[in-house]
Amino acid sequence: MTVAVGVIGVGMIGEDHIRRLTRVLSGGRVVALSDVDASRAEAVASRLPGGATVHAAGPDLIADGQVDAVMVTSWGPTHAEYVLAGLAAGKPVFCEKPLATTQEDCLRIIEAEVSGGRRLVQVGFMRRYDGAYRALKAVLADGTIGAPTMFHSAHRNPSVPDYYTADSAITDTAVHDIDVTRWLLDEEITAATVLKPRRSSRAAGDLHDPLVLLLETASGVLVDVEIAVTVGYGYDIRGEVVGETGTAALDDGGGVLVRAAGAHSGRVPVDWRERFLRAYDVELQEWIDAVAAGTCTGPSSWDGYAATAVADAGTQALRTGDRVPVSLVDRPDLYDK
Ligand code: NAD
Ligand code: ISE
Repeated sequence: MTVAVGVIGVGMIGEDHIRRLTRVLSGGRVVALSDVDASRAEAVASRLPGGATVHAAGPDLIADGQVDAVMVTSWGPTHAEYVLAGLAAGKPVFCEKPLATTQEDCLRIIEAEVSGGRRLVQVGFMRRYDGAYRALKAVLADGTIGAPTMFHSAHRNPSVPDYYTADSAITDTAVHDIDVTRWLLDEEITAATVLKPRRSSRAAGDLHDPLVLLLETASGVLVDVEIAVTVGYGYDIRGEVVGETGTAALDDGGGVLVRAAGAHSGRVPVDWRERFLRAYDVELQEWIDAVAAGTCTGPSSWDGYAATAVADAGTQALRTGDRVPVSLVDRPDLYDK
């Protein structure tokens, strides 16, 4: 079966996912597009081999009988409406992070999915598909470093767009570290605190850059997330888990380290597309394969909800300077592992 995919939002990541569905992966085909910027959708459709139907609005695309599965890659605040419409239509949905920008909307999605009786939503937390993060998780699982006590995570972006706000550092950027913490350690996050180092002269507007987000987990692991989004030099993702008997760290992205002329050098990825290129491929191939098999795997609506709840605690901590506890509703059985 070839899965016919409809894509809502054909901006930066939408186009990149369309490229991989069209040219890199197998078993999927993009048949329909929609974007509030209709000219953008038309332009992307015209570049697709065989074209694609352009719909004026997302709900029309979801209702289109030729669309088997929906990919939501529009702006975060618009995700909930489209995910809910996809669920109402009984169609599988791949939704880029965040699942929704409020906990209330995440819970509406969970309620709709649970009442349908089966998982249909996969959230775009692509770090779970990255080779280095998967190797790190395997080391934790085999007990090589003993029980984890701390996780140091660093998330550095060269720059951010103008619409990026002070809260975006948590809701848009650190949300990946939040998800990967829950996944690596296999437990929920229970509290968040934000510390503010001296503000970089490169930070504009009300952005406080860099930040340190401190997370506490249910078992007491302490996680420090460095969020720095104006570093200029490249896209740099670090991670090290400290265990009772050893440590395990991500390597530097699998590139080549050159030693010559009295110096050593390697490549720093330019952005998330380069650093997580292969992870996005694996993520979407697993989504297409699951849709074709009539199943749903990967980060769930529950994971999307938990990440938004922790991000909410983080933004409150950023504003108040307080340590903010995270409280989650009871997890429905549908999301048992
Ligand atoms: P973008 O601004 O480049 O693209 C978003 C597109 O959505 C634009 O073309 C815009 O016109 C369209 N759009 C906005 N509102 C719409 C609506 N109501 N209906 C239909 N289309 C609409 O943004 P982007 O960087 O591609 O980000 C899109 C989403 O992907 C965001 O949620 C972002 O957080 C997420 N993202 C995830 C990653 C990752 O690493 N997983 C990386 C980048 C972006
Ligand atoms: C972007 O939306 C992403 O999701 C990237 O992975 C992240 O590094 C970046 O900070 C976000 O703006």
